[in-house]
Amino acid sequence: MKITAKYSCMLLMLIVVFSSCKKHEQPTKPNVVLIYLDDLGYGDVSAYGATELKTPNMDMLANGGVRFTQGYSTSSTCTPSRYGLLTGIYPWRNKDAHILPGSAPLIIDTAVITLPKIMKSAGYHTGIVGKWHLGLGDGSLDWNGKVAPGPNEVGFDYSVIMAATQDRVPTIYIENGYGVGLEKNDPIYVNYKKNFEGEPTGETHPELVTMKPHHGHNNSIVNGIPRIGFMKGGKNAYWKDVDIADYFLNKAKKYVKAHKDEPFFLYYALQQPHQPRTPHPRFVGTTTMGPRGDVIMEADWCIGELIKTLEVEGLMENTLIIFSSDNGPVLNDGYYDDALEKLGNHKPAGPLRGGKYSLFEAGMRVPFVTYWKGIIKPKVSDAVICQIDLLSSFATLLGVGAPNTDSKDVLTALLGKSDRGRENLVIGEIRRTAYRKGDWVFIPAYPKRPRVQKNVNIETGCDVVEQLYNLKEDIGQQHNLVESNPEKLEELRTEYNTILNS
Ligand code: NG6
Ligand code: CA
Repeated sequence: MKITAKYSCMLLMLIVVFSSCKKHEQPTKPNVVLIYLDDLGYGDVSAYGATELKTPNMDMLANGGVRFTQGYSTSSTCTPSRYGLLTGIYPWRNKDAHILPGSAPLIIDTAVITLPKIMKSAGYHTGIVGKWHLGLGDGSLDWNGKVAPGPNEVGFDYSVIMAATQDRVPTIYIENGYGVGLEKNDPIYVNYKKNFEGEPTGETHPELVTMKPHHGHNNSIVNGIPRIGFMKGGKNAYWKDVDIADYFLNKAKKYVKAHKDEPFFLYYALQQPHQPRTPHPRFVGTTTMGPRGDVIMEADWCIGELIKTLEVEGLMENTLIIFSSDNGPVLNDGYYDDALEKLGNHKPAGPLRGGKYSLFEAGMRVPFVTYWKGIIKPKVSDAVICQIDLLSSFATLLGVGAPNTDSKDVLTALLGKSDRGRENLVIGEIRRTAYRKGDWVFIPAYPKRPRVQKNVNIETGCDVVEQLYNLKEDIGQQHNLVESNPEKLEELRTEYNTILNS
């Protein structure tokens, strides 16, 4: 058949209209990039109200996506939060989900469904770049051989990690289960109980130390920084602290480029602003707040660079980005680094009470953003959501089955299509928990626990009496309403106990 000029013009128009419509259809298998910071507080991001520092890249995500005002990590420290994030299981159900030493065995059962396994079951390639802190090995680990089980055994096809924290040994990168740069003739040994003979520590050789410990952190010295735990050998494999951000960023960029032609899930777990805060010289002095402010700038830059890579590869419209933090902020967490002295008017927790280690809001209410160019419309959402919910929500997004865990499907909230979050949430870890329901939060009495964690100067949220707050009216948790609201107290206490025993 002969196609007339008029007809072919119409056909062309139809194709244009159709393809431009298609552009705004929700892709069925978007890449997912989970950007997860370490100890970044609710008030540390300018889009969340910080005025003393500017975080343009975090803001781009927050202002261009859904900025959650009530997004929670599961706990106020790292290991339990990451456990909840990856398993969808409340960390207080696992007695081992507390801050782990670098030598701890893996605490995720390799048989359970995890977030990366959900993604894999939908055909994704999965990768983790950055901080792990969920234990490695099965109890008899040789750091010079295959370090497993670890991320690759719980659902990640690719991993390049630090084992625990920047302040804990071993201070080496581990890629797909092998210490990067370890040499056969200089094996590495790790011990958290006792030192290796003749090895200097922060305690025995304070003259070798360039970052002075405030509390703890006086074991093996690496790059002038005394760490938690003892280590011997493996010297050529030690990371350079000032290069960690660049190292992980480059690995994350490389991962994106390598997997751009298949759906991928990248868990990019930055180490900032956890201490020791060691900004690359490029970032030193970029804020007036000393290293803590400077590493937040460094992290913000890293996020910007990763976004640029997604842009260059043409992946932005097909990538859902999630940005959050594992727990709330802390200033002096063990080293003198001017975090407290140079804080000025900055409020790392914003309007919230408490901080890292706390059951008060600042412990677990963290920056939480979802961004998906062209699909998620910018908005602020007050939905209560928690990081454990990513597992079920992604299962729904990808149409795969999810196990019946503590994880709730809050996909419509994540995509900004509703403000329906969780009805309730038990936050915390094995030693202490609190219960959020509606606008209310109930904190049981913890008569044996201190009210203030002295060395970090943070209120723990624990008290000899029960506490009840209405967060809508009292975001700073100043008015304990147990006396005036006995019925609400009873309701929350009963439900809390039921869930805890379920
Ligand atoms: C604590 C450390 C603290 C930090 C924290 C882990 C001491 C005295 N304090 O035990 O410095 O490393 O563990 O932080 O050692 S987290 O964000 O990984 O949970
Ligand atoms: Ca942390």
